[in-house]
Amino acid sequence: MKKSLESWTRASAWSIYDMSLMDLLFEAQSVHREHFDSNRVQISKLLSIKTGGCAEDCAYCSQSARNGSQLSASKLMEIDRVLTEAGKARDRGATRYCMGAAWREPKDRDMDALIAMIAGVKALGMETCMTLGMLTEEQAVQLAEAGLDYYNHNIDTSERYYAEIISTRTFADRLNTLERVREAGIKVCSGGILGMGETVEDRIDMAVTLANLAEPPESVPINMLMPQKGTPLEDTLPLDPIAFVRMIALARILMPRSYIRLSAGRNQMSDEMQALCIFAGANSIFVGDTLLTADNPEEDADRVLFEKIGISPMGSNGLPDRNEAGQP
Ligand code: SAM
Ligand code: DTB
Ligand code: SF4
Repeated sequence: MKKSLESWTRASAWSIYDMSLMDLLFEAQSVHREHFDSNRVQISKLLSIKTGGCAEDCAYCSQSARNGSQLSASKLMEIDRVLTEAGKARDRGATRYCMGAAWREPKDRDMDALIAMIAGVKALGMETCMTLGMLTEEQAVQLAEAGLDYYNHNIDTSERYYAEIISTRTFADRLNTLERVREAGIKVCSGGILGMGETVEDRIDMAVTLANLAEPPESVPINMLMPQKGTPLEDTLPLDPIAFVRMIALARILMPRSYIRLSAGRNQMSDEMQALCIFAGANSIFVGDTLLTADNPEEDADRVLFEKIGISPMGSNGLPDRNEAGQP
């Protein structure tokens, strides 16, 4: 079952996904404990630094200009305002600040402001993450030189299902940007969305693609679709919670050293489901009542949940805390 030097295949991943839930959870939690303190969760905070009016046609997204959502488009946020928001997030315990822009790709004229945001957030003592769409090699290097820690760029689904969801770019475009980010020396954050009408095979293929990258992403956000009004996926039925938990466990087993982030959709999840996801190996969340445009649990609700299940936030700088056995 453990990964040797060869790559994961759909069949080997499927045999894990398909175990009895108890065996799958036990295996995922065992793998998790080998690499992380299983009672700690990393806390990230998101900010939309440029909202709406996006040229891409992602079927799930409220920010696409091609979808019928009522969201009004904004300009790139002022640097000072970003830093004020980042300071508030740090004071509430966030150790990573993720800045997202509704762009197909950044324009070269925006780079100076983005670089200033990275420097400012780092100066506040937090890790930085950005998600800005596709990058050229030069832009990736510029962001790396500014000190960007992570770049988020999701593959979102399987290669096969990709064209059903997005027509304005390809799966290969996504992989190319991920390679540029890696080459530039920025840590990779890449995951996807579950519950967009894809098959179980599509989900497994997505996890296999991520795990088989030359180096797996350091951070893997798993989003549950939040159906957005005016988008082609607005009437999509909710995903079976157990199928979602199984995918968290699979991601943990295929990518033992990565942070698996329980991302969008927590507002629609019960405490029990979130606890199961954490047991299955999820060890990062977004806090704060808004993601980019959509709702997220209130901080009080998260505090109560953490207390109820005995989870504490990970220490600063996102470095894996040492557990009692002294293991990172
Ligand atoms: N424009 C950039 C891009 O697409 O890479 C960055 C922002 S984009 C909103 C970041 C990710 O958020 C998407 O790749 C997708 O996985 C996730 N996302 C967007 N809308 C979502 C929704 N309604 N439900 C769940 N996840 C969503
Ligand atoms: C990711 O995988 N999830 C975050 C982050 N990366 C940028 C975004 C979730 C967005 C949810 C929909 C919204 O807020 O509009
Ligand atoms: Fe634009 Fe990103 Fe939304 Fe796609 S997911 S429409 S690229 S903001």
